[in-house]
Amino acid sequence: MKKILIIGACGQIGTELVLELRKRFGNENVIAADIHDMENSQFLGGEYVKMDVLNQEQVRTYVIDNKITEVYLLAALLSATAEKNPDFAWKLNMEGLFTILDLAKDGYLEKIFWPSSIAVFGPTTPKDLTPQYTIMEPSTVYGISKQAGERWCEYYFNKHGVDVRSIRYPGLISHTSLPGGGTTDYAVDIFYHAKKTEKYTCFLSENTGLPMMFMEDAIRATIELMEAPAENVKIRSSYNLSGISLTPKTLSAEIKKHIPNFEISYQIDFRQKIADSWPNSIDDSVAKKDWNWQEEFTMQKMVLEMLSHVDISKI
Ligand code: AKB
Repeated sequence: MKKILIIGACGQIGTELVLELRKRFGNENVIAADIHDMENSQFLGGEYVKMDVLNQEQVRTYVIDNKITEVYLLAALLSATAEKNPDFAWKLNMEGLFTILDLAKDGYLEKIFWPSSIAVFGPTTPKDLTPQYTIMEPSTVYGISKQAGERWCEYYFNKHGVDVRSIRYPGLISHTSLPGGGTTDYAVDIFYHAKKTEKYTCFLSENTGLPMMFMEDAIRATIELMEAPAENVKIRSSYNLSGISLTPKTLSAEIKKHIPNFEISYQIDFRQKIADSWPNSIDDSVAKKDWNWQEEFTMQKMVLEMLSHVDISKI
């Protein structure tokens, strides 16, 4: 029987992942954990643990005592926040990973999910349809931590047989929980402001192309990868995943089709440099071949979903 622990459950991915995993595997088998007190009443159906991933003793004891079989380790600082606090970002993004990898190496976990990101790519990476295997010279603290993490995941798989699985998430667009501290966050913020005031000031320039994905696709990809037979998971660093490539200009044009008075303006900040170092679009043919990945959401479908679901009282 599976017993799943999601660390970083209150974040943008965690909130939706907990709910979907509970639907599939039962409330009693999916435990949400985060450093915060439980703020999310949606988690009331199952167990919630206040947990600091940097408290190695607490994490180890919890996993061992509760016979956890799988961990989804989502606690991390994202790109923009990490640039402001590089020492802490490195500590948080790396130490938590080692705690979980070591638990699996010591035989206490059967499977691990750890998220990587398009941030592993850098200014020297080919920008369009970035291949699975390519030049990777990330220029952000977050990107460096994700690239190092990928190398360690592959090392633990090769050296210790740890069943670790990972996706290089593009920017994730969702309406359940707000993102925090990323460079791709504009693609979520824009919907709240479009609905509330019909105006949005974007921190990236109009033609900045970035790969994005609607959360429903990202959650399905995560669970499909975790449920794939081990022999199909040939990449143990992290899989490229594509989705929707868009720019502030193309996204705002699509929003305007539904909110004709919507206006976007631009006030570029430090996040532009981060975005400029990342790909415009991703080639995910290896994920398609290895575990039959297929995305469902186009930009048009995603915009419709976002506009009908964002709750403007959240901002
Ligand atoms: C960020 O913008 O930092 C994240 C990411 C692409 O990993 N959304």
